[in-house]
Amino acid sequence: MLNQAKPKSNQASVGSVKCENTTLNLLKVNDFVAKAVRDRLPNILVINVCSSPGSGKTTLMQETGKRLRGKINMAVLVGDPETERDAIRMRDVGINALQIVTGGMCHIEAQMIYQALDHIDLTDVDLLFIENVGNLVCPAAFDLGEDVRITLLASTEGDDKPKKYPRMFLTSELMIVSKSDLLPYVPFSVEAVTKDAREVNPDIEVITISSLNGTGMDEWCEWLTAKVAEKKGVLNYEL
Ligand SMILES: Nc1nc2c(ncn2[C@@H]2O[C@H](COP(=O)(O)OP(=O)(O)OP(=O)(O)O)[C@@H](O)[C@H]2O)c(=O)[nH]1
Ligand SMILES: [Mg+2]
Repeated sequence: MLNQAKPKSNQASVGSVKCENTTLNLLKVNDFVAKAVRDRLPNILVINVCSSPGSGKTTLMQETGKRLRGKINMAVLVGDPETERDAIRMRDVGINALQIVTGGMCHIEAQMIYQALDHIDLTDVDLLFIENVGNLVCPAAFDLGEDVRITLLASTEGDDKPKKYPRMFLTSELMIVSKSDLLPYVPFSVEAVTKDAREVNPDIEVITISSLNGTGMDEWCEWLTAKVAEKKGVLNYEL
């Protein structure tokens, strides 16, 4: 009878070999491939962009591309469970982009990046953005071979998220509070969210941005430029 079926997550294993922690073993394999990705991109700054669905990742990268055109050469790998829509949006503003369709998976894994690198021309590219699948949980566990991980948190999502999804914020160098143009209309405190994020990760930097009205875009572009310079091993990267 249907109501006697056990929840799948509680079903006893049927095999004779038990692993202590399958997840940890899977992540070890991922880490190995992430290192291979890093080794392939010694001169390109790679940024893993994470957030919940719809926090403004693609819009921010579109606006960043427009601002940095002719100064920093940018490319994008973008992951979604389905559709090419975000890659098309990036190409619409003249940015070299390749869509990784994860086929329903809730995060990108390092081997997807490794394979995608064979299909995108990165000649003269300074900065490679990886837009992760919108999700504050699973992407946190997977190193993609990035140099820097950033997490967007939109003002419309509530300021309680860093404590609820700590691993995402613990593993990020920068938290971007996005959609700041909506702050006057929603109960969201930048001060409170910054305090919570720094209790999770004392080193996390915070920039408040609106891709719509341009607030914070100068600070963000300066931050990016400094990171590109750091990767290239030069003190001042001329803009
Ligand atoms: N008010 C406001 N809306 C924004 C801003 N940035 C993006 N949006 C809107 O938010 C919605 C989602 O933006 P996207 O850039 O597609 O978000 P995303 O994080 O890439 O979404 P997924 O890829 O689906 O996870 C769109 O309707 C955007 O127009 C912003 O700074 N302010
Ligand atoms: Mg997107």
